[in-house]
Amino acid sequence: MSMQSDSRIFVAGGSGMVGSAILRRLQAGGHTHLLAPSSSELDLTDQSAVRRFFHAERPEYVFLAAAVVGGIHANATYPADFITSNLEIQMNTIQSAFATGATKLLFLGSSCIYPRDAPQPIREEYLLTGPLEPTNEPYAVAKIAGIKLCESFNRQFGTNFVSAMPTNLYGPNDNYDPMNGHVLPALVRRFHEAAQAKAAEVTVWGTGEPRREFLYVDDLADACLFLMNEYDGPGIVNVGTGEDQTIAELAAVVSDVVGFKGRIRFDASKPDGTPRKLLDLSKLHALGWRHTTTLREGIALAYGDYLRTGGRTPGTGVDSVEARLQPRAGAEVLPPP
Ligand code: GFB
Repeated sequence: MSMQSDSRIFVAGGSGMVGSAILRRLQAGGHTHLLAPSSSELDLTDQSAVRRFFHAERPEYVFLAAAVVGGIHANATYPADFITSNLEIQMNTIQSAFATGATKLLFLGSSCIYPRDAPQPIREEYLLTGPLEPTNEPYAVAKIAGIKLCESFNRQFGTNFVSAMPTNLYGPNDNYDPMNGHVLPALVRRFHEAAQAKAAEVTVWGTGEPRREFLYVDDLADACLFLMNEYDGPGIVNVGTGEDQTIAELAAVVSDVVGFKGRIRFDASKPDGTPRKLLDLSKLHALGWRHTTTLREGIALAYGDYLRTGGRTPGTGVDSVEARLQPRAGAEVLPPP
């Protein structure tokens, strides 16, 4: 059954990069009953608040796009936040969607759920066939738990909770923080600032050799609506472009788009992370969906967003991650063992 124009639709994470793109796409599609409280209006890590929200609003369709996310450095620095907050958000949202009889839920995972040394391109069935990439293992374990939550509710209670696994994403409302963001927005900022300052050189982390696949977030949003309307499982579905490039090649495109004229230097003392994670898209393509935005077009659009916002995107990034490092009100702070 497809979403109707007046269906009650909850976008969890609606102020983040992915959630805001899903909202834009829903609005463009004529959907009028959209529920997207900000994190200050509804803290998804608060189980009682989430229950109250679901019982009051009774969403029929749920896009679970809320997560604590970050790049390779943030994952290494805040592992406890990445695993705890994501498990809480997923448990609370999925349980409440079940308890209030949601028609369908779409959970968004990540391509980092697959084994570090998975054969390329990565097919959905490679999940849990080998060890994970250590730099983002806590985040990946939380996302794998999200997939298993959905599958378990489906098996035990006959719910319709499906999971999509997007590749690396970028676009409007990205986190341009130079330390904690993902590589693409971090490079947009670094190359822009270097171009402005007419700097001779820009440093890119790692060897430049890892390969990554990037999907423009509005394309992901389109895929999410497609899956919500058309796909009833079984199994997870990869979402990407099916094309990847080295970090060095990515840096060259970003440099060109922002008009940087100097040299690019690689700092091999910084971690490379997983060598490659190119998704196999046979399943998604067979269902009838393909991306439309090329990497160069997408980077130009992302750069336009960066220039418009000055790289300040509320609701995402380091502020929200670091806020979670503080003990919660009323929480007991245990001494170290
Ligand atoms: O985007 P990123 O942080 O995450 O890094 P992952 C991708 C690659 O870009 C790594 C290199 O090889 C980095 O060394 N890189 C070069 C940089 N310069 C920079 C820079 O300035 N900033 C950053 N961040 N990287 C993430 C996971 O892995 O993928 C998350 O940590 C999530 O959990 C996400 O799953 C999709 O692609 O390595």
